[in-house]
Amino acid sequence: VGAEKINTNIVTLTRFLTEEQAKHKEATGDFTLLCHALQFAFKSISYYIRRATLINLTGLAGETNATGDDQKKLDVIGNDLFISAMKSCARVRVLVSEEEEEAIIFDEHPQARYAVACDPIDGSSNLDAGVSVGTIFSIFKLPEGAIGTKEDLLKPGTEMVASGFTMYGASAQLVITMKGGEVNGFTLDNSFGEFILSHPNMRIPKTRAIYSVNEGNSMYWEEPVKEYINSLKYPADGGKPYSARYIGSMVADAYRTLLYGGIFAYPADKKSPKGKLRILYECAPMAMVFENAGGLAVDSRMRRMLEVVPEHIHDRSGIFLGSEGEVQKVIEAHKKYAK
Ligand code: P6P
Repeated sequence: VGAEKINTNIVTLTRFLTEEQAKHKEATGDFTLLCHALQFAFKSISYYIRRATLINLTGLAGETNATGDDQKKLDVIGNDLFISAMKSCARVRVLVSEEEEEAIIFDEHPQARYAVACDPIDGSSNLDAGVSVGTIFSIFKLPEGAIGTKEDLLKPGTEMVASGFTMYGASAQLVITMKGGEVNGFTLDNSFGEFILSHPNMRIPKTRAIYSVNEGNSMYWEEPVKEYINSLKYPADGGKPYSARYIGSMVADAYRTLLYGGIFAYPADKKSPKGKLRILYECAPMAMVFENAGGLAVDSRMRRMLEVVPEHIHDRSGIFLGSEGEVQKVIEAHKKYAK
């Protein structure tokens, strides 16, 4: 029997980053070192999530975080792992975390040229139920001469140099994109301890009849949102209604939408007038991934998500994220209400 076809040309994240750096003659290698620290953080978080139930890490840590959510033990560990990874690589000057009320300035690294925002474990309220959670991150480069303050992150998402997320599901899936670049997906091979390129140049389907929204908020939705969602459930042309898929963990809902197509929505509503999801480490990083994969992302005022500028590091926004054709439908539905 012929030898099993072995892929001997495995592209690890490490090799991918080396090849990316080689494309930029002016590269100092700082960004590469930052990404190595990121991948170490993802591997560590993945390890603890996989062991959480076994070593009883689930359950509340008895604290609440800067933004009032009940903190799970894993939230705390994920946050600590992320902070130490970003600090130890000596390439990050400013770090914003959902778990930290204030931006962290690494005074040990005054020359570091990057600012990072992250949600170390997004969706953690689902952890005990074994639902996929994830780490979402955005990376900005400090302008020349900037000393490194939280203001360096209060920028439109168009100024990010890279963004992405890692979903801790059956395996750890990393999705990363550089400004204006492709979207590449990597799968953590636990035997190698390496992220392997498994989804090169991800492209989101132009349309797909799947909608992902928490219908439990319907009572609070503004008219255009109600009308838009109803148009999917009760198609005017008598066609087939859309399928509903909602996990309640943004990375899981986003990853499915990226792979299969469709629309993910967390609209601003009467209960959350500014929306629920955070601009810096949920909406903007996801928006860049989706745009670079051929999709679209807008806020509740139909503005391009990547052009929305947060006033504060934990600012929230409404978001519609997904296939180009699906987001266009949202924009159409809102046109009638444009003031
Ligand atoms: P709701 C998880 O808490 C989260 O921040 C996102 O991961 C997720 O998309 C959203 O909130 C779910 O919110 O109100 O539907 O439970």
